[in-house]
Amino acid sequence: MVMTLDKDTPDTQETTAPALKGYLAGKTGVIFGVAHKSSIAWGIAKALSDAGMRLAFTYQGERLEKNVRQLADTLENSMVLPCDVTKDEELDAVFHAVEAEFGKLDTLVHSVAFAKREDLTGGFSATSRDGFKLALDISAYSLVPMANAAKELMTDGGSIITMTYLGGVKVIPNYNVMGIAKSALEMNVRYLASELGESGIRVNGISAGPIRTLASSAVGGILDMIHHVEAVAPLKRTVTQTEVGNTAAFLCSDLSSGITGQIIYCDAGYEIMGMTGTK
Ligand code: NAD
Ligand code: 0WE
Repeated sequence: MVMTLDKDTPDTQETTAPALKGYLAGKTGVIFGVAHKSSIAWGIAKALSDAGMRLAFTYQGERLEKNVRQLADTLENSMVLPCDVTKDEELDAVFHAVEAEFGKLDTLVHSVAFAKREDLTGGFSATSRDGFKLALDISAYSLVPMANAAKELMTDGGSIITMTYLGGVKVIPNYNVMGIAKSALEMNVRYLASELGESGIRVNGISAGPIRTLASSAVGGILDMIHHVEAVAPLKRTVTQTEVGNTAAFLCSDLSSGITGQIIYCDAGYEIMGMTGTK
């Protein structure tokens, strides 16, 4: 699975919007959710770094440390820290290290999701209590303590971004418990935006169309879903990691200073379509 991704995912699909070069110079960010060069979080990292932002990365478990360090080493002055988002003490340690190294924080990127494989197939009503708790803890709740810790370091205001999917709003076959988690995540965005606005902190979600990553490639039928999007979406294709990165760069720049609590669709227009089975 990793092989296929490595072969088919070029290192650079296209480049960060030239207009963003240097636009975020002097700013700092922490990014949760890089696992591989195909990760959406890595697409965001490249865009923010090209725009001049200094970045800290977290990785989940030793298995991913080497990958993340190799990627982070390609960027100037980056830092790499371990973090399993289900562990409060690991989350605390990340923000302490970021405070020690960066002083203040401007951006937080949450690009983390997990559900048990058995909960991403078959009948949704068969979801176990444990599977439900795990999916919502990792994929939705984790944004709350992150935002709370980031708030203390965002002394000049800031931008918090999370990744979501249409399956949190509409029923998508097999997305199942992840849909409930994304729905909770999108509501977290609104409550957090409402509370943190007075501190000058904006909170938004990017709802991306299907992209081949480690997580999505582990899902049966992802290529068929991508082909469906290519047939139906107004742009007749799905989106790239780079396009999501550019959207994130916009959301953490002052070009989006009036936008908070929103879910922005970066999906080649798929979300607006109805009657998608008809010619
Ligand atoms: P990915 O596998 O590259 O990223 C998922 C990340 O979640 C990994 O880095 C993994 O280590 C991390 N993670 C899982 N459990 C964790 C834990 N307990 N602690 C810390 N980190 C943990 O896949 P991706 O597709 O880039 O996914 C990133 C985000 O984008 C997810 O929120 C996903 O739901 C969302 N998204 C993906 C797509 C898509 O088609 N790929 C579309 C829309 C939204
Ligand atoms: O959010 C996601 C995927 C999230 C995900 C993927 C996995 C695979 C491996 C969460 N947990 C796991 N657990 C595993 O064990 N996406 C938006 C990509 C995705 O996943 C789907 C999709 C799409 C699109 C699952 C079913 C249907 C469509």
